[in-house]
Amino acid sequence: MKQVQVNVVGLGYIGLPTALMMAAHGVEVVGTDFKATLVDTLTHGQVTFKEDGLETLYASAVQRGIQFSTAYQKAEIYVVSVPTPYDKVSKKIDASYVMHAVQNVLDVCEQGAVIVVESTIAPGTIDRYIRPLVIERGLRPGVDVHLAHAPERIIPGNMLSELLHNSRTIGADDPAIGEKVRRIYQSFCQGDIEITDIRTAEMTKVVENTYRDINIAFANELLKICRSDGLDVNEIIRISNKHPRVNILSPGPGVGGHCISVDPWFLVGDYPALARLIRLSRETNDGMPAYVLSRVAALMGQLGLHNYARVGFYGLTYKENVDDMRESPTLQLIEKMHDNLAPTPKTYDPMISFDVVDGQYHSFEAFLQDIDVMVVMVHHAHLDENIGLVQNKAVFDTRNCHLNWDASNKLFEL
Ligand code: SAJ
Repeated sequence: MKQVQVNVVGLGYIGLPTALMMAAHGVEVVGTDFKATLVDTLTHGQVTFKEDGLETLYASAVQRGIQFSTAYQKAEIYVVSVPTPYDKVSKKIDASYVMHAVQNVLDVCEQGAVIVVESTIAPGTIDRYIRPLVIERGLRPGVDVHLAHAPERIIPGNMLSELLHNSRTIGADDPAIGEKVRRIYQSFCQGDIEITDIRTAEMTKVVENTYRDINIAFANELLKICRSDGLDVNEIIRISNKHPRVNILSPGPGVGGHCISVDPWFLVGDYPALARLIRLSRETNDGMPAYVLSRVAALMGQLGLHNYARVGFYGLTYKENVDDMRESPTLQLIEKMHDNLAPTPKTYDPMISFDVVDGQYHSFEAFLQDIDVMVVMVHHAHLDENIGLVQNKAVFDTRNCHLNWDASNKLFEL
């Protein structure tokens, strides 16, 4: 098997754009994923999720010769971008996907190969779970095989621009290896590329997402305080953010996605006695779907509705303009309804074309016909484009969409 420059392992929300971006900028890339159906889709000319510009990037990468396979390749550099869930009880990282991928790399790689873990991992994961795999094979980390960590910062909904422009961090044992990895990312990345040690790189990534989670929790707590005293939290945030050093984020129905809602738990799991504000912020954000449900129930009381038959939730994804439903606040809210023995409500999401839950509509018009109350859980661009269809509804806007709703609607805010 001929050696390629880069073998990207894991072609999901991060691995695929990264592999395509490298290939489109002249790096010889083979993308590997264990899902044969996913590899098949990619080999036959289609991308596997919605993201602005992804199809154009895919075409450019294919033109430059990217290959897709279920097999691991012989490569100079391996970029491992596989899921890193956390154990919901211990709050500790489940590193099994990364370990499995690294084992498969070690089965085929040649001496001197560089294994770059791009997946977000709890601080200390490389030392605790990955380095031992290398040693157990009688290989010497830093001699036979090099390890590095290169977390990404791209935000779903703006991935490709951020892949090109965001600065990045590379953690390596040996600065020369850091430089080697930097050169690959510099094929496309126009941002600064910071080289540091592995544990620092692991911690910075988790810290960045934890910082954001705490700030969202602050906005959500501020919402409840203002709501309790008849104050307009959005006006207060708008004016406060005029201060040059204040940047309060937006309250919402909860924090979803595979990153912000997961990474802070790594710190809680590893530093339980110290990560108190971090835990409380996670609990605050995880409590928002239940808070929304309590507000919906109060609204239904106000409107004289005795069941959810005419209540619909707009948005199943975890945030606007993506088709990712991981840790979705709406799905968390539906779970809570089930816990309270309430039936699954009507839902609609323009980004989701397949069935996810009972009561899910695939036509916005049909959805609107069957509801009197619309709870806006996600501010997709679709809503702006179809706002005129929303008439004679009670609209509970949990995202402060700032839309010009038809006067026939009654508007309620989170
Ligand atoms: N959210 C709010 N209020 C806000 C901002 C977000 O309620 O003001 C909610 C969103 O609706 C969503 C969740 O938080 O449910 C997370 O969305 P997000 O846009 O904040 O972040 P992600 O998860 O899409 O991407 C984050 C980004 N991290 C940071 O901004 C520090 C991204 O840069 C990371 O690369 C990504 O996590 C990741 O993969 O780690």
